[in-house]
Amino acid sequence: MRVDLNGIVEITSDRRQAARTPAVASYPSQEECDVSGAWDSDNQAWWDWYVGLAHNKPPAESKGRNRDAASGAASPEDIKLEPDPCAVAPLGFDDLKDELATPYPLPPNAAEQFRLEGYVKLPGVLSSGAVFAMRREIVAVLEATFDAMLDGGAPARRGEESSPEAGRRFYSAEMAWLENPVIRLFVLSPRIAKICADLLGIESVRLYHDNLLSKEPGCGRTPWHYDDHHFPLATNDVVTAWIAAQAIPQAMGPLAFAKGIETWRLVADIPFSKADTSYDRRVAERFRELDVNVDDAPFAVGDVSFHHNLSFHTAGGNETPFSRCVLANTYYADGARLVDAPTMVSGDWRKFLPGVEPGDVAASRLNPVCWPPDERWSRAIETEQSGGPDGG
Ligand SMILES: O=C(O)CCC(=O)C(=O)O
Ligand SMILES: [Fe+2]
Repeated sequence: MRVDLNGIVEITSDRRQAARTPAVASYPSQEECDVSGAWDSDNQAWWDWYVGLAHNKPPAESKGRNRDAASGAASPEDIKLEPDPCAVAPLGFDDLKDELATPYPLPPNAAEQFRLEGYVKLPGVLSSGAVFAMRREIVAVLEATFDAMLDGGAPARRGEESSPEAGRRFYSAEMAWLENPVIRLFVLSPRIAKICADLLGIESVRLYHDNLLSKEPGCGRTPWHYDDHHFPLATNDVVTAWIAAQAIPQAMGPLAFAKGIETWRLVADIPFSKADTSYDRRVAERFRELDVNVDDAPFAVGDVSFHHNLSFHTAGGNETPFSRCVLANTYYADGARLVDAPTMVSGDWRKFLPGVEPGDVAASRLNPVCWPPDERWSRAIETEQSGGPDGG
């Protein structure tokens, strides 16, 4: 996709001046801004670090019980999931593979909105039976990976002392498609991957990675960022399909997008700090000053958002008693290369691109072409019992 420079927001010099006046006290030091080293831990440690860079208001100021008691509205903790994942029959394997292979009729203005705004949210991409089949697998994988219980089942990892932080994590598991045949259908899905290729306006996309995410009850905000900062891919033809695994009301922290493919330019001068919340605070402040329009609408079951790697996004904290489960699959243009110098902000990227070195074409055996579907899809739908990506 070509980035269109025409849509850029004009800012007057007065407004720019006002926006630059820092309410955030001090600028990070050179050392705090240095992200040139490799990330030397796993990707869950990366997420634990990353959500720690989000600025969260003290509980009294946040949208918690106090506000709701005052307004008479239901407290977030009393929110029920509608529909209840347990009340909807999950689709079986054969129905899933049919649904996930069938092209989705892209609304006429979707590609245009994606090109101008940097994201688009599409309704009814999945049936509720498919969404809840996916959620069941996400919960099972994350519970097994972290020896935890989701949806407030147990506050701490089993065997650990309960602490005030317990249950407030942002769990993440990538590459589950290699092990889990149902997740594999959702990750290699021609339906999802074709939407991504069509939105980017390209012929063919590869998988960068899948990501099973659960923002646990009590977990705070996701810091403002764009994914170009994260993925070590030397292209802007990159899109993430963020698939809600249940309805995501406001209080659960839906993914929220700053409108405008060029909006990243408004914050390009803000120094990223790896050590504190100053980057998130400054970006939020700048967007407020410049009246940047933010879409933080809730997600209904079946909604999938697609965001470009230049789209600035964030998410609120999860104030509900349920886990905010999501499958986030990232795809990029076939033929793209790795950047020459990946940084620690790319986490343990070698896990997603084994054998690929900086500057190489990013096309390892773990980066299947998902649109048009190749033999991996044929193998994925053969049997529910099938093994890893190489068949078996
Ligand atoms: O789920 C979230 O809160 C953040 C996810 C995200 O940033 C992404 O998928 O690009
Ligand atoms: Fe992101």
